[in-house]
Order: sequence, then C-alpha cells, then structure tokens
Amino acid sequence: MPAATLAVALLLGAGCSLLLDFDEPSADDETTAGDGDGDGDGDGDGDGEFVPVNCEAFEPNDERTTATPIVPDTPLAAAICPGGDTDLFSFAVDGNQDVVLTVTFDSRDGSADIDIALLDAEGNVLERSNGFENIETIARNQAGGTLLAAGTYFLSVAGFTPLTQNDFEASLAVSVPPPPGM
Ligand SMILES: [Ca+2]
Ligand SMILES: [Ca+2]
Ligand SMILES: [Ca+2]
Repeated sequence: MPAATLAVALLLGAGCSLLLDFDEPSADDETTAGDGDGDGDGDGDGDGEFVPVNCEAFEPNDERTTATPIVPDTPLAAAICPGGDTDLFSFAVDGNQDVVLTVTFDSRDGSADIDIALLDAEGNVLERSNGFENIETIARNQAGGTLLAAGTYFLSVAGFTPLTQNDFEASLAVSVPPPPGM
C-alpha cells in the first residue's frame, strides 16, 4: 500500500500548497524566502512536510504567566510548533461548575499527535489526556466526584515529542450541575 498511498498523499499535499499559494501570495513569499522548508523536507526528521498555519497564535504562551485566557464555548485555534512548543490556556471556576476541556487536531496517523494536561494554579498536573486519536478531553465534574475547587486552572497543550508540530483547536465548556435530587 505505501507507494500508491504515499504518491496520492504527496499529490494532495502539493495541491493544498498550491491552493494556499493562490490564496495567500504573501505567505508563499515568506515560505520561499524564509525557513527553507519550501525546498525542504530535507529536514530529516520526517515531520517537515506539514507546516502548521497558526504558529504565531497567542504566542508567547509557554508559561503560566503568559497563558491565554480561554472562555466557555469560544474555541481557540493555535498550533504546536517546533522547539518544544507548549501552549497554556487559563480559566477560572467558582467551585460549583462542571468543566470539559477539549482539544481537536489531525494526528496524521499519530505522526503529529498532541497531548494535553490540566494544571492547577501552581502548575501541578492534575490530570492528563494522552491518547492517540484526533481529540483529547479532560472532564472534571460533580457526577464523577472530580469537581474542581474554586480557583484558576490551566490547560496545557504540547506535542507528543519535541519535534511534533500541528495545528489544533482548544475549547472549554462549563456548566453547573443540577442540585441533588433533581
Ligand atoms: Ca503555539
Ligand atoms: Ca507556545
Ligand atoms: Ca495524543
């Protein structure tokens, strides 16, 4: 399978690049002049054929002090880019709210996998989600006995390896569970 599939993938990839070029000539110039990825993929790490489009989004945000606030039901598009990029998003709860953190992406059959973690205000990891699908989710709720105490928390998004690069979309859902007996 690989030969034919790879050829198709490369063709599709080329098509995408052409489309991007037509849509954004300035981006084309940037790529050509800049990073050398244009002639590239000679990078040897096997990850170079795909270049995320959202590398600038919300940076710098690698530390809790520079984390990007994320609010409910407003997905944010960002990217994990080379060099061990980590993206931190902050949110606060009042102690009575169920929370669901979701990060979606295309893992490209695992070659561009992203993992997430929930951190407390001090940066301690409370929970990780590190599967191999195109989505990572962390839910903390009253029903599960995992309700978060009032305070500030962080969603940490990072690549499976320091070489991982990929676009992703992060979202936060917050709800208040019904009182007992209802
Ligand atoms: Ca980033
Ligand atoms: Ca970052
Ligand atoms: Ca993962």
